[in-house]
Amino acid sequence: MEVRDIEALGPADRQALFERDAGVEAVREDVRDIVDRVRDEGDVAVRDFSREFDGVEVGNLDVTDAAERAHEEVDDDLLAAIRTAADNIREFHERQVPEDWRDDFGGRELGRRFRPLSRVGVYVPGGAAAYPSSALMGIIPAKVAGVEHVVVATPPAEELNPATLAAIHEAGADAVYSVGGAQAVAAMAYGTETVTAVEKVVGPGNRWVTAAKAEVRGDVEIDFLAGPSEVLVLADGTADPTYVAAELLAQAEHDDHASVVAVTADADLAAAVADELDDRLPECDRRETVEAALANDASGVFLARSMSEAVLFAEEYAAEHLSIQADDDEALLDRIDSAGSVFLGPYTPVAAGDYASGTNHVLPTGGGARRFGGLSVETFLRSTTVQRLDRNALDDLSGTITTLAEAEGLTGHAESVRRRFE
Ligand code: HSO
Ligand code: ZN
Repeated sequence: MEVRDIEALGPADRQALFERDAGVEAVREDVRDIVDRVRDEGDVAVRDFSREFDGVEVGNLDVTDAAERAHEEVDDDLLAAIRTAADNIREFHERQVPEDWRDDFGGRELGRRFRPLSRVGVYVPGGAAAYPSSALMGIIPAKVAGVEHVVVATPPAEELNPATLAAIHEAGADAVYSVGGAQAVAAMAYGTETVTAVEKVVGPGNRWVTAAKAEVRGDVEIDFLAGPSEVLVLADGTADPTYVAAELLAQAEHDDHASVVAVTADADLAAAVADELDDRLPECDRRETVEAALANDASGVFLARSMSEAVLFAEEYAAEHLSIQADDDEALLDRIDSAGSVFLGPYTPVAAGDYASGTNHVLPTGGGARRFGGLSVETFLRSTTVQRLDRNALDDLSGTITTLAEAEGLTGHAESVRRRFE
């Protein structure tokens, strides 16, 4: 793999690197038809699409009991791993639960209260990329937030993935449906005879799922549109090139369109990382996928003229995962505002956060980290403000309110204040 100089990047290179998209536009029209049919025809359309896209004749759409059975039958080591991960994810997310509060602002008692959504739908990928870990990441925060009814959709198969079903049950899902793709998102958004309609649809998926989330947005809430996985490793000369390369190879195995980047100002490290990638590639189980991801326009090993330039590059990239492998990692982190999740130090592989350390792995991709954060307990809460004014406080504020109300031509508003003092 060649090392590229940041200095030599042209506008087209920079655009490919910094304006990554989830690739949903190409399927948007097909997805619109699927969504419309599921909304109009319900279960019949869901079954037709499962036959067409998944090649499965779905018997019972509701597989809640099957998830419970899978949980009982899955082997002990796997169940123990699911439980350890679930415990850590629950513990971290419990720390995020905001407290209701009320304070006195001088006669104005003002506060905020937080309440969970009632019905939420979590999409859990299945099929080629069956991710039990994503079940934990979507369901647990919803349950910690207090969502009463968490429904899950996961693609149908002749035999559903037992690890995914077990994780769905362990995380505490209330209902599980055997439906995938755009039809799953539509079914949860609008409801069918079998599937309960929800208020918000969350979770990662392929571009059909993502395009369907874009389509239903407005009718229901969604978390955000997430694309293929990304990692950017910001490293200095003290980093171990084998660790840096291992991070790139790990996220590269997710998807041909994954974006994996190393940035450093140390020419020796850059060369060592590039060599290590070449050396390791032939051993990768998913060699073709890894190779495709490494060849992406938004992937590569980049050499900066200084660490400042490297930090600016990382900030502009706004990666889903930012790994900092450098002597003074905290000082570098201080200069970064845009990243989905940050991994510090040599013993913090992104895989720790992907599975088990406790943080969420449903994160903004494609530069979304410039605008929002990943899945959290707040994703499943809504807030309400509350107030009570005493007579003096209203008296003090009455001139301000009536002046502004009259400036807006809303004399009824002004009058509602004056009435109180007549
Ligand atoms: N790295 C993925 C999450 C994942 N990794 C699931 C392994 N399994 C999110 O970008
Ligand atoms: Zn991953």
